[in-house]
Amino acid sequence: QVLDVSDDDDYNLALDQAGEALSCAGRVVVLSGAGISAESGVPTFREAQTGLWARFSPADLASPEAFAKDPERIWAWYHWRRTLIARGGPNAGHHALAQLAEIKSLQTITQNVDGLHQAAGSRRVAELHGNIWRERCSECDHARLVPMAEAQGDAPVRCRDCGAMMRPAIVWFGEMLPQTALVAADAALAEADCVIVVGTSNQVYPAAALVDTAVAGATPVIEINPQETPVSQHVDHRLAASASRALPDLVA
Ligand code: BV8
Ligand code: ZN
Repeated sequence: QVLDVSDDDDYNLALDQAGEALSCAGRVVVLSGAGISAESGVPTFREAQTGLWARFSPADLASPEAFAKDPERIWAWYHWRRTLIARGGPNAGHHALAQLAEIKSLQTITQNVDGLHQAAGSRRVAELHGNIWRERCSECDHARLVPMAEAQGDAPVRCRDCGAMMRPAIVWFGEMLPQTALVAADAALAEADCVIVVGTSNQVYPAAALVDTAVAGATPVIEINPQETPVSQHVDHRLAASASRALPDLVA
């Protein structure tokens, strides 16, 4: 459910102030989560009713143990999500950020695996939790893009090099995040003049720790989320609106 707060005085005041913070900044960091893709028809994780975890348990689907137990089921779940992502494509929020990158130095740090920031034209994107359009071998180093023909099917694929099961190149619970993405995130945050946190419930670590650190520091933080999160009371500017509304408003 998306709030439309365009007529709300609080929203307009916060938008003015956030816009000022952004216009002063040269180096901007965006930390994004599932909410930015919600309006592309990609379900979020933790929201009641519509969130993926309302219907499935994370341990049942997004863990190495679950994959070892029932790879067919996990593959089918990721195939289904790829279908939704391909159908939806980037929305006005993703496009606004790509536009912002043309006038600012912008680093996007995302927990999303959908690739929609890049599909909208954003180029500097650090993917903390991997990418659903890639797969890798569960045993050796072999990795590849998921071929479009297979992106729709359900059959798990075996590694061309060693015969072990291929798996989505995604970070599951209990797994390490890619070091390159974490290093890029830390470096960009250390230099940022303004941080935009959009569409994340700020509950999954270590990604949420990046937000906590930004909020504790002196750099202005703008949060875009129709719902409150654990950091909402502590950010400098809070835009209680959907990403497809607030990001174009902010960048305009
Ligand atoms: C690890 C990928 C080290 C699969 C996902 C500290 C304390 C407690 C626990 C831990 C801790 N540190 C680590 C842990 C354990 C765990 C963790 O954080 N657990 C939490 C839940 C308590 N973390 C890990 O296991 C991480 N690894 O720590 O490794 C290690 C390793 C070995 C041994 C020792 C240490 C790995 C975490 C990766 C998990 N992977 N899934 C997949 O995608 O299939 S998690 C999943 O959550 C997604 O990937 C997603 O990216 C991520 C974050 O969720 P959000 O993006 O925030 O989405 P959510 O649904 O929660 O919220 C959506 C928000 O959008 C809402 O706020 C909503 O209001 C808003 N919204 C809705 N509509 C809109 C909107 N906003 C704007 N516009 C809209 N229209
Ligand atoms: Zn292999």
